[in-house]
Amino acid sequence: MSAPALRERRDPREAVATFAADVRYYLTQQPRQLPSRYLYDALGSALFDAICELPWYPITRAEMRLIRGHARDLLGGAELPDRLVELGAGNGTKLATLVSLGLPDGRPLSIELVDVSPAALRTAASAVSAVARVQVLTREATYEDGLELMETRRGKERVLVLFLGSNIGNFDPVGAEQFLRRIRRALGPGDALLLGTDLVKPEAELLLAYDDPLQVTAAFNRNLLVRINRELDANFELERFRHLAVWNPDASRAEMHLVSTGRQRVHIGRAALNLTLLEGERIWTESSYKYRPEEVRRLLWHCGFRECRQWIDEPGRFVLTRAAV
Ligand code: AVI
Repeated sequence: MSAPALRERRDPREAVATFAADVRYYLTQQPRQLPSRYLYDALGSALFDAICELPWYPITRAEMRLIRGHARDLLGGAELPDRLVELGAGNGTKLATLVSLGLPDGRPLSIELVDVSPAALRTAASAVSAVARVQVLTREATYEDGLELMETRRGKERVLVLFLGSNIGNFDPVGAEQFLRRIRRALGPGDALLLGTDLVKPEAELLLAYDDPLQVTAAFNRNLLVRINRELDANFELERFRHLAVWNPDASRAEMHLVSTGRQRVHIGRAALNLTLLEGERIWTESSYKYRPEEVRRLLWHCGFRECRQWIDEPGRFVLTRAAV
């Protein structure tokens, strides 16, 4: 039997106002862009889950293999955590596997799931509650707000923060460093971070991962416009935007864009914004930075973490790093 899942929510009106302000700000930048965190409404989260099943998207399978093979060590070996905080809960499968394989029977553990998507939180909470007698608290919040909430309720317990799935890759280098420093500040002696990072691989493999033949990734990308139409009263015409994936070797990142297939005007009511997009003009919707294992260690050291231990999957596609403070 599982302990009940507790839930904390953001004010929906505030969330829409922030979304509108971000859309207005980022769509008027040059190049035009949209923050990738808005890809994850209910349909976006479901499409992302489907991406994780695609044979061309190796991140999830590689990370799951590492979790299955090393669950106890990843949790801390003899120094198991009392409290586990996952930033970006996804569908909860990885966490459920980690806990069911790595946590000894009867060992108490409290789990906090932080995600902006209520749908993802619901799925993750039930996946985790089903495998172990743990207390699960869900927080519909950004990572930053989740960390702040975590700090305000700090006790003497040993904390393990999970940041899996190469979510760190969706930050630019400055943002990644700031964010890892922020996690480090929230942690104390005995605490640790478990970080999943996708590794640099040949360009053809990366392009297939971000522009798959079934066009699930294209749907995931274009769904952002569906969401803006619905939530912000906009009139994007979906068929007039095509998905584009690019590998940028200088910046070591895969990029997703939406390309306007002709000159067009768009109205976004709640953002009080009228746009004219030219033929071929791009809206940059996501960056996915790829690392080398030693770069991850260097970055974590630079951000104040010590005692890094790494697990790399066999073909060298993905690395899990456990960094203690
Ligand atoms: C969530 N994140 C790490 C994924 C990535 O690979 O950057 C999101 C994604 N974008 C396209 N496919 C998957």
